[in-house]
Amino acid sequence: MSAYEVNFDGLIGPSHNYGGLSDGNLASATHAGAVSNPREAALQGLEKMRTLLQQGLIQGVLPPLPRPNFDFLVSAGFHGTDAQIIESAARVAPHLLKAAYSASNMWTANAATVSPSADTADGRLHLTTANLSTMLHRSIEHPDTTATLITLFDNEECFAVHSALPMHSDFADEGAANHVRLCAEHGAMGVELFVYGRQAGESTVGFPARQSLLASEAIARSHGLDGTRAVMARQSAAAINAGAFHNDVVCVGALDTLFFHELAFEDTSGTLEAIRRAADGLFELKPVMVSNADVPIEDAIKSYLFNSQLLQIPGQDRLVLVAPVEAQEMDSTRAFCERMVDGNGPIGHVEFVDVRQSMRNGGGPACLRLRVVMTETEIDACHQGVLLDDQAIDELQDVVRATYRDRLAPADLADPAFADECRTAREQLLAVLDLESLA
Ligand code: SUG
Repeated sequence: MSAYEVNFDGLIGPSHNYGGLSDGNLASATHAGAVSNPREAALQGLEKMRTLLQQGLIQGVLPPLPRPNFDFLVSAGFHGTDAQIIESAARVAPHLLKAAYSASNMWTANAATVSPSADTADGRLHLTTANLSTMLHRSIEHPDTTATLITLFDNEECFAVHSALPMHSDFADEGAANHVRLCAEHGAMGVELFVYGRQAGESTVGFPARQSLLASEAIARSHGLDGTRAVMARQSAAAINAGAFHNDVVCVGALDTLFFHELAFEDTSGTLEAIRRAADGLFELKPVMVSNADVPIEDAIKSYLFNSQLLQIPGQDRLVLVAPVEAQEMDSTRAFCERMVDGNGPIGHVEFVDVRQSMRNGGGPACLRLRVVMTETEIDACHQGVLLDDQAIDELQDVVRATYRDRLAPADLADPAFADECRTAREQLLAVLDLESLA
C-alpha cells in the first residue's frame, strides 16, 4: 500500500525560554539564563515547515501545550488564584515555575513512538506517548500530549493511541528520538530500530541515559511488531557522555539509509548485522557512517549534523538532508557534507535551515518533528486542521507576530500577566488549527 511520511512539527510556544533544565544537554546548559525570543523561535519553526511543504511534502503540526502547567504547580502544593500560584512559586521555588513554563513540547520527536500500520499485527497505526520521566520539566508533558494525540487521531479503526508507560526510571522513554524506521518504501513493512541507553535497574555513570531497554521492548510489544523485524541496539556511553542525550543527536535514518556517527552505537557492527538480518527479504541496508576522524563527536554534537531530517523529496532521486545552519558554519561538518553529496551515496543534497532559537536548547530540525507514516485513508481519517498549507502557515505566523514576545528573560516568568498572554496566544493558535476543544 502506498503511504506518505507526514512530519508533525511542534509549534513553538510563547513561553520558549532558556531554563538550563536538561542535564546532559550541552546546549541547554550553555544558554541557561539567556534571553530568548519566542516570536523568532516560532517563526523559524514555521518557516522550516513552509520549506518542506513547498518541496511537495505533507506537513502537519502539533500545538503548544498549556503553559504554565497549573496542574503541576498545584500538585507541588501551590494554591489560590492563578496569580497567587505564580507569585508564590516564583518566590519559593523558581525552578518549579521554570519547569511549569517550559515550552519543551516543541520537540515533538519526543512526543511519542510511532509504528505505521504496515508494521503492526492489527494493521492500525500505533502511537505511544513518551513518559519523558528523566527530566522533571518534560515529565509533565505526557497527559496533555496524549489528549492531543487522541484528538488528532480520533478513529479507532485506523489508529491506536497508547498512554505513556509507567512513570518509573525502569520504563524511561523519550519517544521517537530513540527510534528509527527503515524500509524499502514508506508503505512497505519495515524494520524498527529501538536505541536504548541502559537496562532497567542499571545505573550508569556520567550524563543520564534517558531511554531504557524495558521501555523500548514494551512499546514494540504493545504496537504488535513482528519480533524478527524489531531491533534493540545500545547507544554508546561515549556518545551519551559527549552530550548525545538522545540517539537522534548522532543518527538519523530513512527508507533504506542509516546515517550515523561512528560512536553512536556501543556495538556498531553488531547493530548493522542485526538490522540486516531483520531486513532480510525487505530491503538492502545502506549505511552511511561518519568517522570520528572526519567529524569528531564533539563537532557532531555542537553542530547537530545528525539531528537532521532525511527526506525523500518528490522529483529527487537521492535523499535530502535538512540540517541546521550550524552544520554549515562548522568546518568539519561542512566539508563532510560537501564530500558526501559529491559522492554517489544515497544522500544527494543538504539543505540548511535556521532554527537557532530551538538549537540553543538542544533542539535541531529532527527534534522539532514527529514522523508519522500514513496511508491515504489514515490521512483522511486524522484531524484535518493540523495539516498545513501556505495559508495556514501565514495565519499561524500572524498570530505569533501579534501575540508573542520577542524577549523573554527568566525573571519575566514571575509576572502573572505573562500567563494570560500565553493563554491568549495559544487560544488563537488553536482556533487556526480548528482545535478549540483543546483550549
Ligand atoms: O529534552 N531541551 C530538550 C531538547 C530535546 C531535543 N530532542 C531530541 N533530541 N529529539 C531536552 O533536553 C531544554 C529546556 C531548557 O533548558 O529550558 C530542553 O528541554
